[in-house]
Amino acid sequence: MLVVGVNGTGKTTTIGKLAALWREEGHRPLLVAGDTFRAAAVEQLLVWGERAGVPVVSGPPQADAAGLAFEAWGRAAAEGHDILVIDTAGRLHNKQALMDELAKIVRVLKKRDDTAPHAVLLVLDATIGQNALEQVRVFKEMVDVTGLIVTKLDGSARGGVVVALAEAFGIPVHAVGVGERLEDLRPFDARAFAASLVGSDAAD
Ligand SMILES: Nc1nc2c(ncn2[C@@H]2O[C@H](COP(=O)(O)OP(=O)(O)O)[C@@H](O)[C@H]2O)c(=O)[nH]1
Ligand SMILES: [Mg+2]
Repeated sequence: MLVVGVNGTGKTTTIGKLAALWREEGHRPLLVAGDTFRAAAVEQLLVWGERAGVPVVSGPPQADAAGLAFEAWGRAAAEGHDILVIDTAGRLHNKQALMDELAKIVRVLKKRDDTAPHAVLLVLDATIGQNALEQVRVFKEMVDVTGLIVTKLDGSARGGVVVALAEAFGIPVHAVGVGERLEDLRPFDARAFAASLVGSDAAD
C-alpha cells in the first residue's frame, strides 16, 4: 500500500493509526519510511511504529525511497508480514521530481508483484477546503489513487469538500482523521457524514 499526499496533510500520522488498528485486528504490518528527504519525517514514522508496536524499515537520510520499498518487500515476505505500507514524500513544489519518485516506487513494486501496489491512499487535509480537488487531480496524474483519507475533521472544517470529491472523482473515502492520537481514526460512513453536514440526525 502506497500512501501519498502533500506534506503536512497527515500521511505519517494516518499510517501510524492504521498500523495500530491492523495490528489489533491480528495483521502484521511493516512500515516503510519512504519520505527520505526530511530526517524528521523518518524519525516521526519510527516513533509511530513504536507507538503502534509495528516495525519500520528506514534508510539513511536521502536514501532512495524506491530501493527502500523494494528491500522492505523482501523483508515482509521473509518475515511473514501481510501488509506493507509505504510512506512517501509530498514535495508538491517539485512536481516532476515527486512524479518520478512515485513512478519509480510503483515500478520496483511491480518487479516483486505485477499487481502491486494493491492500494494507493491519498491523504487530504479537510481544512484546505476546495483545494483538495486540485490535489486529487494532481496526484491522479502521478499514481493510480484507489482511496482517500480525509484528516483534521476534528477542527473547524466540516468536510463539505468530501461531497465535491465524490461528485468529481467517485473515489472511495476509507476513513477520516479526527485528531492527533493513535485512536483518532474513524471509518467513513457516508450517511452519517452527509447527515452531520446538513445538521440533521444521522439516525433519520
Ligand atoms: N487535528 C488533527 N491533526 C492531525 C490529524 N492528522 C494529522 N494531524 C497533524 O498534522 C500534522 C502533519 O501530520 P503528518 O502526519 O506529519 O503529515 P505528513 O507530512 O503528510 O506525513 C501533524 O502535526 C499531525 O499531528 C487529524 O486528523 N487531526
Ligand atoms: Mg510524513
